[in-house]
Order: sequence, then C-alpha cells, then structure tokens
Amino acid sequence: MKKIVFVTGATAGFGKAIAQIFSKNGNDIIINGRRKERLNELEKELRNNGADVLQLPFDVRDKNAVKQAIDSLFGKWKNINILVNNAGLAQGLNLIQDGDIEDWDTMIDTNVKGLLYVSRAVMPLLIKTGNAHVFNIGSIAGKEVYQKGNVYCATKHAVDAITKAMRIDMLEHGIKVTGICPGAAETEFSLVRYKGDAEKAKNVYKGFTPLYAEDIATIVYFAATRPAHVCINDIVITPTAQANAMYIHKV
Ligand code: NDP
Ligand code: 8X3
Repeated sequence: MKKIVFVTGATAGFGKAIAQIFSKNGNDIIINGRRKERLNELEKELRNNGADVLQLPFDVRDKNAVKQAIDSLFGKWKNINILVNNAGLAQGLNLIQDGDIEDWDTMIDTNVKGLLYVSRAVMPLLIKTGNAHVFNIGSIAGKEVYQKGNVYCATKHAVDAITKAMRIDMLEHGIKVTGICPGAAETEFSLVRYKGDAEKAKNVYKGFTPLYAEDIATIVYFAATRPAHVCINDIVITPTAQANAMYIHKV
C-alpha cells in the first residue's frame, strides 16, 4: 500500500537515501532540509521514480517555522504514515574544557530540540492516520561515549531516551517507534563536523570500509515493511571493521 513518508534532513546522506528507497518502492515523500536547490534536485529525482513529492524546507531548530510548515499540509499530505527524524549533525570535536559553546548550542538545538519540535507537530497527524511508524536516527554515540564526543554523544543519548519514551506514549495508538543507531558512515557528516575541511573528513574513513547511506536506508526500509504486529525497537549498525564507538580496525 502506498504510504506518505516524511523525511527530515533529506538533502544529503541518510535522509536522501531513505527518501530514494521509499520513492522507488511506490510511496509518496515529503522532503525537508534547509538547502532549497538540493530539495529541487531531489524532488525531480523522486518524481522520476514515480513518487508524488512535497517540499517542506525549514530549519528544524525554528519552532515557529516547524509548526507553520506542518500546519500548511493539505489534502492527502496530512495523512503521514512514516516520520523519519533524521536531520542532525555533529559540530566540532573537542575536549570538554575546549568546547565551543556555539557548537554545543547548534547540536542540542538541532539533534534534540529540533527532533522534538518536529515530533510534537507531526505526532497528532500520525495518531489520526493510524498504522503509523516513527524512525529516530540516533547513533552508536547514543549508546556509548568517546573522547571529545561529549556533547554530540549527549544529544544522541537524549535521542535514545526520547525514542524509548515515545514508544511508551504511542503504545495505545499502535504506532511503531524504531531507533536507528549507526556507527561510522561516510556521508557529509564529517565534512560538517570539521566545518568544511574535506581532508580531515576524508581521513576519518581511511583504512576501513565505512557504512554508506544506502546501507542505512535499506535497514530503515526493512523495518518499515515488517508485518503490522512486528515492531523493531532498536538497531545498532556498524561497519564490520568497527566493534563499538571507540574501536575501529584500520589497516
Ligand atoms: P549529512 O550531513 O550527510 O546529512 C545531514 C542532513 O541533515 C542534511 O540533509 C541537512 O540538510 C540536515 N540538517 C542538518 N541540520 C538541519 C536543520 N537545522 N534543519 C533541517 N535539516 C537539517 O549527515 P548524515 O546523513 O550522516 O546524518 C543524518 C543523521 O544521522 C544525523 O542525525 C546524524 O547525527 C546521524 N548519524 C550519522 C552517522 C554518520 O557516521 N554519518 C552515524 C550515526 C548517526 P540541510 O543542511 O540542507 O539543512
Ligand atoms: C556518528 C557516528 O561515531 O562519529 O553518529 O559518533 S560517531
């Protein structure tokens, strides 16, 4: 059955790959992100895959913009079946005493508060639609902490807690809630973390085969297509070369 899938942060990485896989499998997609040109390109691509597409460009940190965008949904677009809370980022990698407070604010505002603003606005629609499913993109950094990861890890631990809490709150509505917790994946993530330093970003993935965005999209699609009585609660995915947040075997 055709579903309406709402993906935040669909202009790159996991979000883009998730929008692509759902569009190729007969679903209609609402795409969000701040970069309008990328949304335009993605809309064309998804339409070529046969999907109907609605763009909702907003910054998840802006609670008024989030509410306005969700309130503007019309017709069938209100009947969202799947929400993928994916928009997020790491900014900086510093010991706590050297941390940049603006980086901290950006990560907390995006990864925690942004996810909450979007969820608060969309959950009532999911409850009305029924048979709905929420995916929260957490991280292995939400299961363990690593040196210099302090605040990013804290935001992803918060996502882990919100995911568990949502599952309880959504129980009476029969809404599935799944936490997706990837390890090292080569997307634009490290480019953003290192503020555009492409050399540093590339080095993160040298010496091993990382995950790719398509690996995560395939897993989200798998979890979204289980029978109605089956909910996959939580998935931790690492590259084969990664044992946990600290140990990556590099050659
Ligand atoms: P990318 O940088 O490739 O993509 C991030 C996406 O988030 C972009 O589409 C970006 O769009 C969007 N985004 C960022 N900030 C905002 C904002 N304020 N409002 C709206 N959209 C925003 O990274 P990934 O695909 O790797 O990251 C996706 C998620 O996966 C994040 O939550 C990240 O923490 C998590 N993650 C990543 C891992 C990795 O190793 N790559 C591992 C584990 C988890 P735009 O800039 O256009 O707004
Ligand atoms: C991104 C993966 O290991 O850099 O969430 O925290 S990691």
